[in-house]
Order: sequence, then structure tokens, then C-alpha cells
Amino acid sequence: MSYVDEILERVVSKNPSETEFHQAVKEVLDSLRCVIDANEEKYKKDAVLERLTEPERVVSFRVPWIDDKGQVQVNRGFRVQFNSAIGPYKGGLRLHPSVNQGIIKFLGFEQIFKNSLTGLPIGGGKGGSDFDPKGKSDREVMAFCQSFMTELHKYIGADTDVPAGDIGVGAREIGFLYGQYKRITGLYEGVLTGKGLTYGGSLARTQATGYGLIYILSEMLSHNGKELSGKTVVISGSGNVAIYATEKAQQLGAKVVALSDSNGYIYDKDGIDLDIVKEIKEVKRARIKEYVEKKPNAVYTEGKGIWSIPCDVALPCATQNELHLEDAKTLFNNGCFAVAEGANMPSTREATDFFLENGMLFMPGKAANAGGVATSALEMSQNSQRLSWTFEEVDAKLKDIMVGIFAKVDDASSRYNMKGNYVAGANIAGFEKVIEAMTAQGIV
Ligand code: NDP
Ligand code: 2IT
Repeated sequence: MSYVDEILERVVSKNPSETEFHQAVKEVLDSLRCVIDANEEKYKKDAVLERLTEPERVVSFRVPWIDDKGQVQVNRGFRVQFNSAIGPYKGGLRLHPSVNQGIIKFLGFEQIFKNSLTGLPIGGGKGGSDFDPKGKSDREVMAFCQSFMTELHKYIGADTDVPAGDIGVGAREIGFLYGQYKRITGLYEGVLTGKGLTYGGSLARTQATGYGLIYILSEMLSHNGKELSGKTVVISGSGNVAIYATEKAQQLGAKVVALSDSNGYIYDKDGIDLDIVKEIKEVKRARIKEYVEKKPNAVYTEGKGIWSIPCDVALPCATQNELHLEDAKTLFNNGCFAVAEGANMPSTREATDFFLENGMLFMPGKAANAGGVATSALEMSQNSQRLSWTFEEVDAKLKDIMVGIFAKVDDASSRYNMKGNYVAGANIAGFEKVIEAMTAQGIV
């Protein structure tokens, strides 16, 4: 049995029921086969893949808090500190009822390679809880965040582990978490990113993941003789990533015709009016179906099905495994030629394989959505310097980073004779830097 297959078996048997983690490891190791095979003896002796797939540390803890009725609630919190070879652990916190250890481990594993691709000194980590912020009052969210941080603060710090937002964690939650960290430790330091602009946040961090997605998409299109301007785009989700991907796509002349949330999707053939969406999602925290009250020509459909809308470009920006093989086929048959993942692992493995086998341009999440964490690293730099850069400075750096990621991904895919396979390119380019750093630091 090859070393890669041995490790795949080991990961499944040592982490039973962590299906998303298995999926993420399998995708990465499958595309590293050529690299591993060429160095099998050395890598095996050094147990490189055993170390890469075993988190440095997993912390799981109780989060008790009191709801508005006086009832005590208990959630489970996690922080997975996966790999610190190239910098302090860095990665978001997800608050969603589906959160479990396997999901946090898949996200932490992906984050290692994503952070490596940014070229910045950040290791891989992720955390979160099965707490559902939906429908909770601000006081309940604050109570949860304070209790969560009361435990988490023991494990994080500006030079050790720097969490940020992810699903269910935006400016409000980061504020509550930061306040509690500061109160407990007395430290005013860059321990979280995505902070508000009045207390150490970076301009353009809010926009960064969505803008970065469109920057790398444009780069991929222009390298393949195409352009975004004039194209019809379908974007899933209507959270942070989806909103700012829509904004930048519109600025660059594309027409975004659909967005969704976990209840259903809207289709506006005239192009989405983003001000209405921002009001619904960022201000009222309401459901996307309210859009059609303001735009009666738009159509709301309950449930899944957003990928049945004809488009040139599809950008899944909601959650993992939201785009299945049947969706991939429908997109292709409707003339879609490019897909870039704003979310983490939104396409199933079968859908990803279909995109690649059918010659569609496909940029995987760990490259496509790296603009968020890259700008978080820029926020860390500004905090260390005790300086703030302008929006234009940060945005220009973000753009450079995304263009640089495309170049690394494209180059790695060419070096291993898989030109245009950006899944392989991202996994290989991300892996190379991490392995070099791990090897240099000895057996740790
Ligand atoms: P938000 O919480 O702001 O928005 C999430 C969106 O996705 C909402 O519209 C939500 O709908 C929808 N969604 C979430 N879970 C599900 C589900 N199980 N089924 C259907 N729809 C769902 O999160 P973000 O925009 O920050 O994150 C979106 C994706 O992007 C995630 O995969 C995240 O890991 C990834 N990402 C985020 C980065 C960031 O900087 N924020 C950086 C890189 C990647 P509803 O409101 O109904 O739940
Ligand atoms: O998945 C991700 O890259 C994020 N949620 C952002 C992480 C960060 O540290 O900004």
C-alpha cells in the first residue's frame, strides 16, 4: 500500500465519524500523491503525513450561559491548533448548531494550506461552538461570548493563536469576545482579527474575503482569455463573504442575479440591489426572502436549488458540501464555465472532480477565499506596529496577495504536469512551504 493510502486509512480509523475531516484530508493527499511518491522514503521515515494530519492540540470545553428566561444553557466550545510551522495559529471561530469536532478539524486542516498560500507568517487553526446565534438577543449573544472567552483566553494570544470570524461570527461577536479577553488578561493586544475600527481593526477586513475572491477569479479568467465584465453570476449565501463578493463583482461589471440563505434563494433578473440585501442581513439580521417585498419583480424560492439558475460564473459562499454532483452537472449544462469557492469546501468531491474533468475553470476555497485570512494577517501587522493603514493601502496589498496566490497555484500545477488543475496546484503549493518549515524545525 502506498504511504498516502496508509495515512488515509489511519486518519479514518483514528478519527471515526469525522467525515468532513476525512474528506478534506483525502482531497489534499490525493493531489499530493505525485509529490509524496517522489520523496516517499524520507517522508515516511520522518512521519511527515502522520504529523501533518494530527493537530498539535485540540481543546474542547463547556460553555455555560444564561438565556433571557433565566434558564442555564450549555454549549460545547472548540479550538483546534493544527499546525504552527509557519506562524501563530490563525483561523476563524464558527458559531452554528452543526459545529462538531470533525467540522472544526476539517476547517483547521484546510487553514494550514490556505495560510501557507498567502505567503504571510500564519499557522493553521480553527474554533467555534454549536451555539446558534440566530434568534438570540444581543444580551444572550454577549453572555455566550463572554463565557466562551473565559475559557478560550487560556489558549490564545497575539503571538500564539489569533482567532477571527467565520459563520455566525461578525463584528458584534468579535467585539464581545475582545472585551472579555481584555478584561480577563488586562492586555490590549491583537489577539483577535476582524475587530472594529475604533479598537484596532483593519480597514478592508470586512470586505476582504469577498473582494479577494473576485480578484483571484478575475486573474483566473484573464489567464484563460476571459473576463468578468458582462458575465452573469450566481452566488450562494448572503453573509459576509457573499455580500462583498457581490459588491466587487458588480463594481467590475458583472451582473449578480441570485443570493441565498439557509431557507431559500432569491432571483433578480435585473441584478441584485445590494443596498437592500445589506439592510436585511447586516442591519435587521432577517431572512433573504424579505428582498422580494422591496423588489416585487424578483422571485423567492424556498429551499435549495440556487444552482439551477443559468449563469456564466458560480460562486458558492455559504457552507461545506452545498454544491453536489447534480448541481455541477446542471451548472455545466446551463453554460457555466467558471466556479470559485468563497466558502470552505462548498463543493463535494464528486462535484469538484466533475468540474475538473469537464474543463471548467475551478478555483478551490483554500486559494479563492484566502483574502480574508490574509487581511487578518495584515491587521496583525498593523496591531504590532500600532499603526493603521488606509483602505487603499490594505486593498492594494490584498489584490497583490491574491494575484500572487494565483501565480503560485498555476505554477505548481504546471510543474507537476497538471496545468489548469488549480486544486492540485493549491494543495501542492500550500504543502511545499509547510513541509519545508516543518522539516527545518526538526521532529516536533
Ligand atoms: P456568515 O455567517 O456571514 O454567512 C453565512 C451564510 O451562509 C448565510 O447566508 C447563511 O444562511 C448561509 N449558511 C450557513 N450555513 C448554512 C447551511 N448549513 N446551509 C445553508 N446555508 C448556510 O458567514 P461567512 O459569510 O463569513 O462565511 C461563509 C463561508 O465562507 C463559510 O464557509 C466560511 O467558512 C467561509 N469563509 C469565511 C471567511 C470570512 O472572512 N468570513 C474567510 C474564508 C472563508 P443563514 O443565515 O440562513 O444561516
Ligand atoms: O476560513 C477563513 O479563512 C476565515 N474564516 C478567516 C480566518 C481569519 O483568521 O481571518
